[in-house]
Amino acid sequence: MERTLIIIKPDGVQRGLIGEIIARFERSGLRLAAMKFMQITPALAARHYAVHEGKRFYEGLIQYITSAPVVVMAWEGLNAIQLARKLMGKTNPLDADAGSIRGDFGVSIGRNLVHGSDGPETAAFELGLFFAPEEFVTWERCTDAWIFEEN
Ligand code: IDP
Ligand code: MG
Repeated sequence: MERTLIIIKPDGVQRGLIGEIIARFERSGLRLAAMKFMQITPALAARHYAVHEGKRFYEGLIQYITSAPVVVMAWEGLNAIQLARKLMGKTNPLDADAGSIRGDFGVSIGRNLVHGSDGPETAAFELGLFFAPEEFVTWERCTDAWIFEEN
């Protein structure tokens, strides 16, 4: 089982797509483990996007992600990280498949609606930035055995 950090970015919130985006993760079979509605401070944004510091889009990215409230979630399940990336689609909505969040709702790479961790180390780091350990809810759904095949 893996956990991944998903953020509905300011454009997703402003455009009224919170429910639509959450529905896609919920429907996928992944299980919600934590969720909060907040506005990201510049300091937190700098830590979250530290790997992009120095890139030409960095300043605009920090401005965008801190500009308005976001929904931050932890989703868990088998291969949750890769599965979430697939639900999101490629970074540039132009390259994102139809049926993905970015492919269905995005137009610009700098307004691509969602963030999702890109690997296990990134996920652990990002989850720790946004959630305290006690904020993760440990629970079982009555459907888990019908969704997660135990090998
Ligand atoms: P990802 O979100 O698919 O993991 P990254 O390459 O990690 O993509 O970039 C982080 C975020 O930075 C993107 O989701 C997007 O919001 C923004 N970004 C990336 N490249 C560009 C660009 O060329 N112009 C504007 N924003 C960009
Ligand atoms: Mg990334």
